[in-house]
This record gives sequence, structure tokens and C-alpha cells, in this order.
Amino acid sequence: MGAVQRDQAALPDGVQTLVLLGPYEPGFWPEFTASPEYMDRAPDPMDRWSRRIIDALAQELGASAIYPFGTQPPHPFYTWALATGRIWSSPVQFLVHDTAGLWASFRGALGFSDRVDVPAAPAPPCTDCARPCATACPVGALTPQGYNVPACHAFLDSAAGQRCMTGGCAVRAACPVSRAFGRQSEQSAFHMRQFHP
Ligand code: B12
Ligand code: SF4
Ligand code: SF4
Repeated sequence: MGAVQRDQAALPDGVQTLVLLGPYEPGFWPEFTASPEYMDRAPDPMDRWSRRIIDALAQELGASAIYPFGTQPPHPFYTWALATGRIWSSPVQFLVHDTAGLWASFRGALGFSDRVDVPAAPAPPCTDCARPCATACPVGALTPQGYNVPACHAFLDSAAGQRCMTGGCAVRAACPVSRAFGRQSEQSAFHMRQFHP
């Protein structure tokens, strides 16, 4: 998804470059649903899948593996994402990535003890956009004024809210960059069930 250098943000001890990893679409969902973690029906399949895949990558590349879950306090992925230069705070505060749009999310990160040079940052997508994200929430729970989490949960319990439950957050889906990313609605439905069991 992007990389952060030590001079751009506070990174864990010994890490010079942190590479943030997220689902690559289209294709992530079929890959994940074919995994043993998805099929064994035990809790937290995606976090367990992430640990297996990213721990192995880290070992192969001589890096450390860092996760957005499983620690208290959580690692500051939001702040690290902004420091990559290719992920921005959108008008509704959710992160927007240059190719994933508002579907931006992270499965983990690799910490390298050497500096790894990365390509120059692209231009932010929001500059010339009509901002459909600002008005897409049917109940105004997520707007430039902020995120009313209880109002969002209340709507998700209603019949009308089933559209968000099955297709994903309407705000995230409204972004033209999200639309071009090719994320399957089954994946969004899976995450919505974690967020709103
Ligand atoms: C706690 C949390 C939440 C909480 C509250 C957020 C809050 N007010 O802090 C709740 C439960 C509401 C939440 C909801 C969601 N979240 Co959340 N959340 C987190 C989590 C685990 C920790 C945040 C944190 O406290 N970090 C520690 C502090 C010290 O560091 P920081 O990250 O730099 O802190 C900054 C952020 O917290 C930010 N911030 C403050 N308020 C909010 C509110 C929101 C909504 C966001 C995105 C950021 C944000 O400001 C801080 C200073 O810069 C992060 C993962 C992570 N490890 O960061 C994901 C994370 C921010 N969430 C994410 C996601 C995907 C979601 C959901 C969309 C889940 C889903 N359904 O798929 C939902 C939103 C529901 C919807 N409408 O679809 C993504 C980012 C998505 C994006 N494009 O912005 C992250 C990075 C997880 C990931 N693995 O990718 N989340
Ligand atoms: S809809 Fe437009 S303004 Fe909103 S996050 Fe996407 S690109 Fe940015
Ligand atoms: S999930 Fe639905 S109700 Fe919640 S913020 Fe997104 S659009 Fe609004």
C-alpha cells in the first residue's frame, strides 16, 4: 500500500523502512476463502491468515512483521498510512489510497532494518473530485463533520441498513477510486459482520 521511512514518522526500534501491506484486488477474496484459516471455522480467520502469510514473508525477506491487531495500544497504522505519501485523510476522515480508494485497509507491515527506496508519491485523488463520499451515508452517520459510530450501528440493524451489511459501507463504495479497485462485495460483507456482528 505504501512505505514509511524513519525520518517521516516514529517507527518501531530498529526499523528504517516500514512497508504497509493490504489486499491486492481483484483476487484477494478467492485466495483467502481457499485458505485453511477461512475453512476451519475457528475465530479470526483473516487475522490468522495474515499472520501466517506475513510472518513467512518477513522470514524470507529478513524483516520484522507488525500487525494492526493483537496489541494494546494498537500500532498507529492510520498515522503511518498518512506518512506513506500515497494514502490521505479523505473528506470523511477515512483513509483514501491512490488505487484502493476508500477500500484502503491493512493486513500487516514489514519492518526493514535498512532503508528501502520506493517510487515517488502519486497525486492525491480528492483534489479534483466531486466528493460523493461526503454525502453517501444514508443516515448522515459518516460526513465531513465526523463519524457517529452509534448512529451507524443503529442503521445497520434496520432493514435499509442491510445494503451496507452486504455491499459494504456506502461511503467507502461511493468513491470513484474504490469503484475501480475491483473489491468483491463478499469481502465487504465479511468485514461488516466483524464490525457489526
Ligand atoms: C479502533 C479502530 C476503530 C474504531 C474506532 C476508530 C477510532 N475512533 O479510533 C471503530 C470500531 C469505530 C472502527 C471502525 C472501522 N474501522 Co477501524 N480501526 C481501529 C484500529 C484498530 C485502531 C485505531 C487506533 O486507535 N490506533 C492507535 C492510535 C494511537 O494510532 P493512530 O492509528 O495513528 O491514530 C489515529 C486514528 O485513530 C485516527 N482516527 C481517529 N478517529 C478515527 C475514526 C476512523 C473511522 C478512522 C479510520 C481513523 C480515526 O486519528 C488518530 C490520530 O491520527 C485501526 C487499526 C490500527 N492499528 O490503527 C483500525 C482502522 C483505522 N480501521 C479501519 C477500518 C477498515 C474500519 C472499518 C471500515 C471496518 C469495516 N467495516 O471494514 C470500520 C468503519 C465502519 C464502516 N462504516 O464501514 C482501517 C482503515 C480504513 C480506512 N480506509 O480508513 C484500519 C487502519 C484497520 C485496518 N486493518 O486496515 N475502527
Ligand atoms: S470520493 Fe472523491 S473526495 Fe471522497 S475519498 Fe474518494 S476521491 Fe476523495
Ligand atoms: S456503514 Fe452505512 S450507515 Fe455506517 S457509515 Fe457507512 S454508509 Fe453510513
